[in-house]
Amino acid sequence: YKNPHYAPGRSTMVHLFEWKWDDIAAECERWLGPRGFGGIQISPPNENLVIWTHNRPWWERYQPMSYHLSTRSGNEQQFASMVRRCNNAGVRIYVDAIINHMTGTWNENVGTGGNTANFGQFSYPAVPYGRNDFNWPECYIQPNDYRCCPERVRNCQLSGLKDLNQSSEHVRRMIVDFMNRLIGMGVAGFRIDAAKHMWPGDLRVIYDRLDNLNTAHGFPSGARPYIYQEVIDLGGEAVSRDEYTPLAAVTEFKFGVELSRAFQGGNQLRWLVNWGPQWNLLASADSLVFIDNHDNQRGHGAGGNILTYKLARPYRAAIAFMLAHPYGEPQLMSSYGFQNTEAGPPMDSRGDLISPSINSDNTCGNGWICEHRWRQIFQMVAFRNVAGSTTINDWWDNGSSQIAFCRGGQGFIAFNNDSWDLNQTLQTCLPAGRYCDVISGVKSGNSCTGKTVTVGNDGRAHISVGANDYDMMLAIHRGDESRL
Ligand code: QV4
Repeated sequence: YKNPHYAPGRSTMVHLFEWKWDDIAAECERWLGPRGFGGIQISPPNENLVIWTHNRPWWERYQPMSYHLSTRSGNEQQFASMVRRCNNAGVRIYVDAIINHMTGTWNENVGTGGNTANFGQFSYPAVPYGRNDFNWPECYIQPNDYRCCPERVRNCQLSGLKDLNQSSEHVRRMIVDFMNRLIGMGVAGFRIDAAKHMWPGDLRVIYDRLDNLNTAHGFPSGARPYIYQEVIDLGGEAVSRDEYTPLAAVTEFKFGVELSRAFQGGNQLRWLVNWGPQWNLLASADSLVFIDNHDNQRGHGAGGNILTYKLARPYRAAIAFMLAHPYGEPQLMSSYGFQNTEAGPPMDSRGDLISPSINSDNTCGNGWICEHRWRQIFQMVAFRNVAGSTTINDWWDNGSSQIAFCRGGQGFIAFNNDSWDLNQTLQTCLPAGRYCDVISGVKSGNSCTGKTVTVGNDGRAHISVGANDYDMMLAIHRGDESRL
């Protein structure tokens, strides 16, 4: 369950938060496929409660009404067509699976597919679930439970959401049927929402009943779905991330916390020389990593001072470090702009989602940020693909916050987070020649719209990253995007 089964030569997943299925399909064909992206995490595809009393917040999608594939993102046909088109473009789809709970706290009770429920009776006829499918007696997770009481974290309700009992045979069957339907349609795996709130033993039973990935969508025979479990564990938790790594991959929230700190100047970059398990991060193969996610970019979940698109310069640097470094399976966030942390995505007065528009410079409009279309970010995805399975060598630092390293003989990157210029002759590990810095520009014919780096026969080159440059890093690699 720890292999994302990306198509050959690809890496990196992007969370297209709240995108419509038709738009994702188009994005696979026009952008993600051609640019070498590996996959997409999509918003929950199953029917959720419509919450007009909060003006259709983003979080209504975390309140399941049924497993019908009917949401603001699209219907079942559109879903199937998206998965087909993306797989054809070489881009995998990963589903955010909300299997811990069902909706049940508001006066409204109509779902995005028109189904209803009787919350007082714990009745969800469109699944169907009834009273016996939930944990009893009803209880609510209290803040202190996260420190003391694993059984309360697992058996009580998260934010009052009706807590399914995954040890019930009927519940297991409904969940497995739902997930296997998606696998049949060609998805490559799942984010397991709120995994901390479910018993590892129950999850194991569910995972083991999942089908192999669909060979008709280009997966090798016998391939298991990629599973990454959402467990927030910054230390001091009654439920530990280590209880879940024997099952499948786990979200590593410390990753974004520490890199956000370092790239905002709270830690010298030289300490990143041993980035990985020595920082008390999970083993690399167990770890799904990101700077921000849809929760902590807006103060939900856990972890303060997370970098987001709003602090774009250090954010781009933290993302570049994530993509340049071999540790973990990286995930990018692709956001819509927001001030109000509860506000839903761009929508019209009926609550229907508004598609991103694409500007002539490849950025997005209509309220969408599309970080995955920022030059410094998509070019680093290509860097990562070229770097492949190489490790880090020729680490250099100035004893402060100027660092540089090679990825085998495939790529080189330097960062300057000091308040003075970086001007050094450094080993790049690349063959002699001229390279286009993929951070400050793009290759255009055999010239570069940004900085050009000339590597000598000894692999060394003069590297300059000014303290006031637009970006704090410079990256070159052996791939077509950089070699002049
Ligand atoms: C309110 C009160 C509760 C009360 C309840 C019932 O706050 O105290 O018990 O009413 O009267 C929304 C509202 C929340 C409301 C709840 C129930 O924000 O105020 O409770 O609905 O209707 C997202 C949002 C939540 C949102 C939820 C469901 O973050 O705010 O709750 O969706 O719509 C922990 C977990 C971790 C979790 C993280 C946020 O360990 O698993 O908190 N992260 C995942 C998702 C996240 C999602 C959920 C879990 C739930 O990433 O986006 O929560 O599916 O760290």
